[in-house]
Amino acid sequence: MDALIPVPRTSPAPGAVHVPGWLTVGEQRELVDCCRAWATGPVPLRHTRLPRGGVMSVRTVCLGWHWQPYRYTRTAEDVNGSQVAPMPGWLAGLGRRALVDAYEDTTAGEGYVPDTALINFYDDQARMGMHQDKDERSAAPVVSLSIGDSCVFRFGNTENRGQPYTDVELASGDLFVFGGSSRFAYHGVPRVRPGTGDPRTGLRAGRLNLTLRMTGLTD
Ligand SMILES: O=C(O)CCC(=O)C(=O)O
Repeated sequence: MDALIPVPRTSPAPGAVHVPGWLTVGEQRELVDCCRAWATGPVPLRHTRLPRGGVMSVRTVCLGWHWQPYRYTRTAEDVNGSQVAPMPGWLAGLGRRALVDAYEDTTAGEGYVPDTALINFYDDQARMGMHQDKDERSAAPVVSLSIGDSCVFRFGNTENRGQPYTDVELASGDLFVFGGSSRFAYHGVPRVRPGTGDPRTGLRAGRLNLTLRMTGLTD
């Protein structure tokens, strides 16, 4: 029954907007199909290795630019040395539409040309610790799309990993945008809720998250 009650949009902080149910099931299904293809390569989905020897529990594949802690490169030297798949123009367009809708401003997408997407896959156990997205040389907003199982998305402050923060429930199809004074806010995913996804998306288990970003980098 819950799915029938529309969840209102919220803004946990200035520049940060949560738009529930932004993607249709059909759009989610198309993105799932694309993510399946991107996961196979040229650089495959992998657990990112951290400099101190740890391994991230999420598995990630990148488009446009390859992210590894804490930089972007065109080739994935930490995986297989291949150049990552290009960032499709239609996905950048989806990012512009996301900004227009999130900020309810027809001009909000102007000049927004995301040139990388980080695609994270969470199984039931995967988490993401509190961090800032700060390896970009651009303060353009981050557009985040969620598909599959719901999660707790912890959206914090720009100073540290602790309080104050807001726990936002991100469900399949939800959009979350953070820009402006929230662009460099700490955020993370302390919990995924197994079994809450909609199989019509084509994802039977787990959670997909796509973040679209402008790196501000040139070749
Ligand atoms: O999975 C999410 O919702 C957040 C992903 C994230 O924080 C990141 O990719 O930096």
